[in-house]
Amino acid sequence: AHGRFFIGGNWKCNGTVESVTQLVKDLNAGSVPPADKVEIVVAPTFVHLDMVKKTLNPPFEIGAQDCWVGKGGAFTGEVSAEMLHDFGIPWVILGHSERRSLCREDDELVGQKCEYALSQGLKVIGCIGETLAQRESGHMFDVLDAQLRAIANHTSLGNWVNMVIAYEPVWAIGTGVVATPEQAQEAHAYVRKWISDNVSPDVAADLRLLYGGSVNESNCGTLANLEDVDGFLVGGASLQGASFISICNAEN
Ligand code: G2H
Repeated sequence: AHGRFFIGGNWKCNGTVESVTQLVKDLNAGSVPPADKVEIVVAPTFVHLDMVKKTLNPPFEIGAQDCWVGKGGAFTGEVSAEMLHDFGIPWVILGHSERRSLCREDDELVGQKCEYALSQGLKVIGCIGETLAQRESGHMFDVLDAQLRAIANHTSLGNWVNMVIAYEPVWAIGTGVVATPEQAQEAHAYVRKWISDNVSPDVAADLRLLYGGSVNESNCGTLANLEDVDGFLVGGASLQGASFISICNAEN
C-alpha cells in the first residue's frame, strides 16, 4: 500500500435522525486503528452533517458527498466548497458515478469541481470508473484516461497531497458484484501508471487509490492486501456500524 490506509464511508441519500444517531453511537463504540495507521472519513448527507460533526468522535473525520463547482451565490439547492470549509468539513467526495450518471456530471465538470474545492482548502475523494458496457466493449482504459485527464488538468502539482482517487467500477456499485482482486489490481496499477506518466512519479508513489463497489467485511481483507489498493470507499456496508468497523480493520 501507498501512504496511510484510507477508509471512506459514503452514506449516500440515507438516514433518519434516529438511524444516524445510532450509527454514530456504534462508530464511537467501535475499535478502529489509530489515526496514524488508518484515515477514516464518513460522508453523511448535507442535512446530517451538523449532527454528525457534533457527535462523532476522533479518529473519525467527516466529508460531504458533493459540492457546487464554484463560489456560492445564486445557485438554488447547492452547497459551496467554502461553506463546507467554513463549517469545518475537511473532505468532499466529487465525481461519484451516481452523480455522473443520474445528475449528468461530465468529466470536465468533475475536474472543475475538484479544482475549486481544492482551492478552498478541502481535501477531495475524486471518483472514477467504467460501466459494464464500457468494459465489455474494450473502452475501460479510454474511459479512465478521460476521467483522470479532466481531474489532472484541474489539479496543480502541489494539490495532489489533498486528493485521493477512488476507482469504482460502476458494475460493482451497490450490486453485490465486487471486482475480483485481479480486476481491482489491474485497474489500480493502470491508474497509478497513468498518474506517474501524466502527472509525476512522486505524486503517483504517494497517491492513495481507493477501491469502491460492494466492499464488505468479507471481501475487504483480500482487497486490502493488493499492491495498489490503499483503501476503500464503502457505500452500503458503511451504514452498518459493525460492518464498517470491521472494514476499518481490514489491514489487520
Ligand atoms: C460505490 C460504493 C460507495 P457500495 O458507490 O461509494 O457503494 O459499497 O454500496 O457499492
